[in-house]
Amino acid sequence: MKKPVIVISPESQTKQVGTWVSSIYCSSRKYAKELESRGAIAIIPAFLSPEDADQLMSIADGLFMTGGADVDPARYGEEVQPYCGELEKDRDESDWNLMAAATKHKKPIFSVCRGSQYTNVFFGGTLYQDLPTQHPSDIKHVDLAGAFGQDSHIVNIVPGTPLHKLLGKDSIGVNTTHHQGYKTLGEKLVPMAYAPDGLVESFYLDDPDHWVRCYQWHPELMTFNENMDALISDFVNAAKENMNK
Ligand SMILES: [Mn+2]
Repeated sequence: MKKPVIVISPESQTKQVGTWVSSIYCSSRKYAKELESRGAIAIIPAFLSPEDADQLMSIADGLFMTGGADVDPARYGEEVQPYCGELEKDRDESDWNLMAAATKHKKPIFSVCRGSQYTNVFFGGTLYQDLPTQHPSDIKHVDLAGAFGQDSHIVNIVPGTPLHKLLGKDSIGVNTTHHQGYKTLGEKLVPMAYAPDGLVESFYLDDPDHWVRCYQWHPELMTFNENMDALISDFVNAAKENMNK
């Protein structure tokens, strides 16, 4: 049986071997591993032009938007503030091309952390450039120590949303590694979960013809947890269903 092909949004990094420094396209193995173990073929492309992203996404079955650097605030009409983090503008361009192509071809999109922030911006939303500065609360949204294995804070799930239907739970524990957050949501994006401090932590696209699910946390880092496991499987199932359309 043929497997669904899922495109993983790439980043660029500098690799150094001795005095030899090279720039590489890459992504965490964890994303690919979690997709492969559920029966998908994961591919990490180079940064693609609009035309090439369009061709790739026309034959792929899903797009995984990954974590990473902050989105350039110019993408949502703001100046860069001193408390904004590191930017990766050529990646912003690459992400835009993949998102535009996946949206045009109605391919399932699953987004985590920066990828979810980018998805929000793509649909016209805005971001807090730094939560401690612009949305102070008792919740520590950057907990790198807990990223791989503990519930750092809970989120309350909105009844009637796809997330609530999938898990059948009113609240779950999540990890949290983000210093930015969604400020306003883009067009047709509907909240699925909130942190106790009121911050939106998950949303979906309200379009019956286009499956888009976004999570501020990193489900792929704690798939031993049944809730996180279900989120990734949900995506691979959507990609499999897309193959039969
Ligand atoms: Mn959080």
